[in-house]
Amino acid sequence: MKAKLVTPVIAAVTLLFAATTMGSAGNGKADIGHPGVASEVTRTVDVEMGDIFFKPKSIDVKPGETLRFILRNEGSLLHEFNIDQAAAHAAHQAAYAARQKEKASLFQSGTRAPTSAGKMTNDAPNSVLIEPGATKELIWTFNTSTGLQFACNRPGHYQFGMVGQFDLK
Ligand SMILES: [Cu+2]
Repeated sequence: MKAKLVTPVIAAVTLLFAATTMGSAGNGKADIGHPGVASEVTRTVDVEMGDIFFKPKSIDVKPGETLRFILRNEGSLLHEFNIDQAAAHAAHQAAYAARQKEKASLFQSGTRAPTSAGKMTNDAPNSVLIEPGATKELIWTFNTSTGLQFACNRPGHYQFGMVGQFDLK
């Protein structure tokens, strides 16, 4: 009896969680914090991105703090810096994979020009894509939510360890 209940409950919780974080990322009311303004920045954090890692692996954050991240891609691959919960990163990765699959089939069927195949657009406020050799900036205001990660959700990168923790102190 108990065992039968577990799976649907987990699925429901996961869906609810994904819907909450995804919805809030769009309207700026996320409980993961929100994009910050330059005048409120208390600290600048340099983040190096390589193939395939982040340096540092963890970043200390105080509740309510606004940080400026300087994101330097020293690798030869496109990387992402995305602030979110682990479950939302997983959902983001699944969305990428589905989109790539869809684009590949559109390309094969001749609907889509080759230049647009596999190209990703990303306008979520909690995510920045950084081209190889490029440096970008993200200002983020944290709240009291714990369990936040910075992650690259490019295919396979998270699984290869391209993820770090925000340690709320
Ligand atoms: Cu990456």
